[in-house]
Amino acid sequence: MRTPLAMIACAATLSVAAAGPAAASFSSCVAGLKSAVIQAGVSQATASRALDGVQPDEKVLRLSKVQPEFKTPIWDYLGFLVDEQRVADGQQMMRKYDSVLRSVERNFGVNRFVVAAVWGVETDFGREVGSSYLPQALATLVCQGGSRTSFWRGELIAALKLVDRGDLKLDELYGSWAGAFGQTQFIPSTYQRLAVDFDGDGKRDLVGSTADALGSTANYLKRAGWAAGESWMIEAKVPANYSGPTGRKSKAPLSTWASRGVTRADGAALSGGAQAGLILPAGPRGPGFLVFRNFDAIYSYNQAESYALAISHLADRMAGYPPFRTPWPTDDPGLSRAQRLHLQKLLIAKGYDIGEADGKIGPATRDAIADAEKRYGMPPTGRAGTKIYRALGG
Ligand SMILES: [Ca+2]
Repeated sequence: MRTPLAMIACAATLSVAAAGPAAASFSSCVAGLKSAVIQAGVSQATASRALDGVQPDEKVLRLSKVQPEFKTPIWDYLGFLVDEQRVADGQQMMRKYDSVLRSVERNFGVNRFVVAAVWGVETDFGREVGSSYLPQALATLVCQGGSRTSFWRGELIAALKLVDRGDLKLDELYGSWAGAFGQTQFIPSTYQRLAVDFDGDGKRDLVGSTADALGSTANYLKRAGWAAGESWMIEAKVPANYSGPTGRKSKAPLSTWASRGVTRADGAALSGGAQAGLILPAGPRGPGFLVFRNFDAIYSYNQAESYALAISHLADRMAGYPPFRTPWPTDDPGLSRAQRLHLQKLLIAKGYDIGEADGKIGPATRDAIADAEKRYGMPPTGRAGTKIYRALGG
């Protein structure tokens, strides 16, 4: 299982608790950790190279303590994960890796658009794989203590065993602060369990080999219960005032959903015995989705329905299907990555000191947005939405 990175990344406002281990106690913790990983079967040489002289990673300490203060609206979350640019990039990458993706689909029975969508959401098709050095990040997480110490220790052991096994070199172990790495962001224990050598060079290299990364993602989804040839999600329309069953797990045949008044998004009738659950991420006034067991397989990759919805929709968009028919129930929709970047440039042009525009909405950008909202007579939310973007001239 992966840690819910997407959930953390989608937190719009973060609070940080200070503190870090004292240097002496950190180095004695690392010494004990080194003995533990060797005892667990990691070679002395790999353990030494990974852990001797390692210092606490301040960024990891900071990020491991952030708590989301409020839930990001689903339309913001999907706005930047499934924007036109990612759809176009994805279509281009799918052409480039067409034979690999078709071969992955044949071997594992998992739809190639979904495999490519995981790649696109996790690392923007291999472009953003993370910059934390895993031995340092994981040692930091172990030695800061807390309830997940043994989990992080297990991930460190798994990572170092990948090096011993010859799959990867130590200096290839860069990823997220929480240990997910490679082109489709597996944590080391998942990598050890489910990664495959799809390009046949003898190494399971999810960092340097796109074929291995895509094959491993398909293997993951297959093991999570993917059913070949079946759908994952269809947009649906529920009657106004619908109060019937909802939830991914409350599955019923499509014919039953039809009897409950649910139709396809375009109003066409549902039929057949395929089992689906109905999710309404923004309530009955927003778009509804009938989700099948393949959606559950995608869900298991990151344990979040919003994540599974993003993957499912990106897959559909790359396959040429249109955006959702029913709009989100908001008068202030979310922004694409290009619009977020433009919003930051507009704030900078107005004199706000938010550093360099990078499209990432951090605390400085949020403060500037809140201030700008006040100036335009809007409630100060700090949220990067369409209203403030338009007000600033976007
Ligand atoms: Ca390989």
